[in-house]
Amino acid sequence: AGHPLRRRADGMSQLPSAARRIAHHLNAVVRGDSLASGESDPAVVPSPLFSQRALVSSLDQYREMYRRSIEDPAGFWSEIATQFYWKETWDPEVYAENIDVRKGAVSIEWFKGAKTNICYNAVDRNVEGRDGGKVALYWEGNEPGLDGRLTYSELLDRVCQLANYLKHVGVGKGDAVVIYLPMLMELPIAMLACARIGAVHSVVFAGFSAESLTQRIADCRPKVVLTCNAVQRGSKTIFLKDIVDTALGECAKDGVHVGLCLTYENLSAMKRDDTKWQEGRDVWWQDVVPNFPTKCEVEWVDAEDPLFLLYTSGSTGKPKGVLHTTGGYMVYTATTFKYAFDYKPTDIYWCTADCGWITGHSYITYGPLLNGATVVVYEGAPNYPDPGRSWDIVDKYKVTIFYTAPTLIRSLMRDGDDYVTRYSRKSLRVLGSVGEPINPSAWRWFFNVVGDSRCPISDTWWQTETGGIMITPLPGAWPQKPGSATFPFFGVQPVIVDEKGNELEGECSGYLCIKKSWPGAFRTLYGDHERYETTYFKPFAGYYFSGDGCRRDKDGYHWLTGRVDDVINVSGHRIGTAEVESALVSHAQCAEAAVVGVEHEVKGQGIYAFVTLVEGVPYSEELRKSLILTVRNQIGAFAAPDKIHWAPGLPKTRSGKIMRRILRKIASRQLNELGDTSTLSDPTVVDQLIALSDH
Ligand code: 6R9
Repeated sequence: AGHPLRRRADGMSQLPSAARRIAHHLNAVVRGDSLASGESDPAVVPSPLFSQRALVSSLDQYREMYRRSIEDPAGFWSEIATQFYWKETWDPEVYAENIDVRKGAVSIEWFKGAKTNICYNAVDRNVEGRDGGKVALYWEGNEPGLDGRLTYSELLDRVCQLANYLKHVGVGKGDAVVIYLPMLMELPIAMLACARIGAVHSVVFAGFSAESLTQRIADCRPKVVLTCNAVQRGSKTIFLKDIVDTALGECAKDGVHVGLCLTYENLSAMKRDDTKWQEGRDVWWQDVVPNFPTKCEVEWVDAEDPLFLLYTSGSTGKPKGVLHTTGGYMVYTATTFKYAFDYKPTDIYWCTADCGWITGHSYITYGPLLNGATVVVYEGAPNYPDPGRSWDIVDKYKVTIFYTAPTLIRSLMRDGDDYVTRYSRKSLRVLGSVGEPINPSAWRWFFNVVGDSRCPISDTWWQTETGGIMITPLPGAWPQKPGSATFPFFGVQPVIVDEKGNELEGECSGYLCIKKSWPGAFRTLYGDHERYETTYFKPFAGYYFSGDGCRRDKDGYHWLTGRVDDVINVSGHRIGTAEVESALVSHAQCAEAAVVGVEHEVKGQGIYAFVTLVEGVPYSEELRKSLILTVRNQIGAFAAPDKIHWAPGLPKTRSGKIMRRILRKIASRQLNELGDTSTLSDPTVVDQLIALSDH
């Protein structure tokens, strides 16, 4: 009650159109209420011993550092940046000038004019200046017992061999390389090899379908695609090379020809003889890469040269190519990693994400390696062969920092404490959560059962676009409230605005925006700078708009309440409703579709699809399955609708806009909260939908 985000949509007509569009989705804040309950929980105070040893030991120490980061961002960040190697340095007077998003065109630049290389800083620097014999990567295969490791020196050799091969086949600075690999060590190796030669990697999560891969290849037109023949995930084998074959075939039809598909033979899943092969285009990784020298000159790039592209979902059908550049991203991911997890050189760090998402980019590959950390890379599913696997891995490698997603926590919580408590877990020191709001009960289970009430939890809020962590506790520095991401990271100025874009003060709730810029911010959407400005900087003039709702409590703690746009967050994966709708309507028997998110016990949100069939086509179980299959094929299994709701018609305004607000209420069975339906062109549609609810 009294929740500002629940205000009725009155007075919206004065809003700029982008803000109005967003304001229509106020009701998307599905999980806000359950999160709010966390406030009544007593705050969890860090142990004095932990705080004493922490990089930031108190709220006062944080406040002092934070103040400096806001008052003098150039000074604050350049001091940190000097810990890295720069071939040429930036001009301190000009480098951070272009970070005001308040006026005119948005053009963000950090360390402009400086030259560096992120691969050099993440790998070579650790071999030269530190201990090349330190383990960089532990690799744990899907099957227990299958594992491997690479020291920093060995990692450097592998990266150089691949970099030399890529150069040999003509990949140079600024060229795109698509990487479609599962969690083998070759995935971070491939990212680093691209970075070393100034090529721009675009990693596509290996759970994406051939169509999604096609779309991404066609958009960035790589010279090479890197993949493997197959991978074992849980008890399933996924034939990645077949998916790449289909995608490259589709691209060729559109005139996009990729001349080379470098394929890693993943022997644990499939032998090369069983792999379909296109002579002239396909090359086995193991046949060529190991023959190249283990030394490879670094390509020094400008701080603002692109490092990678990563496609993410927005509120329209077309995925957005988020572009990150080199210098600012490097400094930002390294610094956030260090402080958000209170990193110490003796730590063993494991993040359960996949390098196909931003979390894997920033906090498996770049952030940890830039700190010289030892990183566990896990190929399989965290609950295979049983729900104890994660803790088995923690004990095996003596993991000290464990970073995961609320969906995994909730699912393991359901499997019972026994699977956890039968393992020691005494190495654990810091826990982390990312991807969606963590509900207080999952938070408490993670804290009490997994962490034995000993390990602070870093609930890190950030996005593909932000490059790195934006709002997070610093372990040991202040009391935690279960479900709150707490306070902003250094240099980050979150503001909560109302529908009109007014900054709200004190205890408040509204839209989360960021004032000014930070080094890890994305610089553009690939090939569409206008969409970049319109989507992120126009809705609330003068700010970066995150797309999330947020509440600030009386103590200044931030509580993220979920997306307020047409993006659904399923198990921490961002999925645009428009993407699922367009997949559904591509089915010959589907006339129209509207997709909304509903609360889901394990996944956070589930996908609920209202489907209108072509005139005369009857509903059937078979058709339901075939619609779901269409989505799996077009996007990926993770985007498959949880529910198909047959809809004779959809609730629309007289101008033909689908009223999702009403659909959300029907989907979540909040039938007494349908609100005003009088503006519908045909209000009886709503009764028909309710009548069909249980079909
Ligand atoms: C890193 C990542 C971004 C969206 C973001 C928000 C949600 C992520 C969160 C969180 C509440 C957290 N989100 N972390 N919400 N608390 N700790 O997940 O990037 O895939 O781009 O998703 O995820 O809704 O807007 P990305």
